[in-house]
Amino acid sequence: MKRILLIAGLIFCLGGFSLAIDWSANLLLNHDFEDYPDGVPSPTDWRFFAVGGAVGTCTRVTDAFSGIYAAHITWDNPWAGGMDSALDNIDNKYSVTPGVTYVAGGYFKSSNSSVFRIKTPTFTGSGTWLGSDHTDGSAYWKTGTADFQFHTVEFTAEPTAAQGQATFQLVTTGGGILTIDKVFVMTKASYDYVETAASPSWTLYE
Ligand SMILES: [Ca+2]
Repeated sequence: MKRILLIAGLIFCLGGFSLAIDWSANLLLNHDFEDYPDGVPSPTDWRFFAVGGAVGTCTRVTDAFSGIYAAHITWDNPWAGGMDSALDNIDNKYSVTPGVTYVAGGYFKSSNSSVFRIKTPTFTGSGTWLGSDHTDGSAYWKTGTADFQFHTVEFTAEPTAAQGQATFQLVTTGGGILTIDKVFVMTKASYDYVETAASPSWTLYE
């Protein structure tokens, strides 16, 4: 089975990138957002939130990278104060093993100059957040294309980490939009990604 999945990954290409990912190792539930009833604010197993005065939405769209559905989020505020808005899996955290390195990522697109980030906060077994200085994989990208692009972050679980969370967040000033599909977190040992062309046209923002 693993060999079949690997072959499927090898023949799977996007814009010059050859991917070889064992998707069966994905730790995220409903990672392709295919379980996404119409009219609800987030895909099953996921949570969309907007707090601190932030105004945002999350909707099901059929402009998907794979399958039928993707999640489409908007952010209508300047990035200021306590405003925050994101799609995350806070109620379905995955288990992590201290010392193990993980890769988180997925496919993202936006038709404007939105800035977004992937975050991977980690927690103790009792659910205490270890804090932003501890094992949070985090990176920002600024969009430059309307095509889906593949982005990842890496993190290594610290000695007290037992659970992890995946968060996809718009942090752009003046509003933004982002379509998300086929996301994942898996051990780096399960992940194999070979870049065969130029870097994505979405640039690393900071
Ligand atoms: Ca999908």
